[in-house]
Amino acid sequence: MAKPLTNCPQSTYHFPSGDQTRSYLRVKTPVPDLKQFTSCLWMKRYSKNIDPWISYSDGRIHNAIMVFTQGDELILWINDKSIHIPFPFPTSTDYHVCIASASSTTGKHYVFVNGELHQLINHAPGIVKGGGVFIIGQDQDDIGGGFQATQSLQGRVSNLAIWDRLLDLSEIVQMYQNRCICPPASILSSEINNVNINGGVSTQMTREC
Ligand SMILES: [Ca+2]
Repeated sequence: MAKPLTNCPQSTYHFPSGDQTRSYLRVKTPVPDLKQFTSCLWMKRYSKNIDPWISYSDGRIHNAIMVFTQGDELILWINDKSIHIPFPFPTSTDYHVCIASASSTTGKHYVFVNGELHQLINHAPGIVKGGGVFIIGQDQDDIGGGFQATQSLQGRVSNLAIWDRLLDLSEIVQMYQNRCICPPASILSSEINNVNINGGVSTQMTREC
């Protein structure tokens, strides 16, 4: 296991209003082809409406990676195929969610909530193609746009990051227990230098590590 970082960059974004298409983050970092990946973030829902957390379009497939919550479900799309996962957690509380996806190899997906395995799913829609657009807080129905007001995030996102491998359970537990610790070599993160902030999204003060 790679030695963890102990000074992980901290970032927190508040998305105050749903029902709009203005407010989102666009990640500037290029996305490579992904045979497998793990995506982690802290999510705080303000309601149980439709909340898109991650929307990655490869230019051809607009739901190449899509993570949203709605009601008591978390819905994961990979290459236009969806999986529904029970997500019966209260709103207004921070949850640490990691999705470890081996879509193109073993076809297994592991969803972790607060450092525990929450769901294992078999699902094999293949490699996620790189070179696309990665949006936080809106759902792309076209590359870089095609947003719908009813599908906009009203909530809070912290420390979103993606690694191009399956993280170990111990690495995920460490992140949950201590926000300053994370595995090295993420390929993408929500740290402030890596994103364009649009609309009414505000950054919030976070602790220093
Ligand atoms: Ca849409």
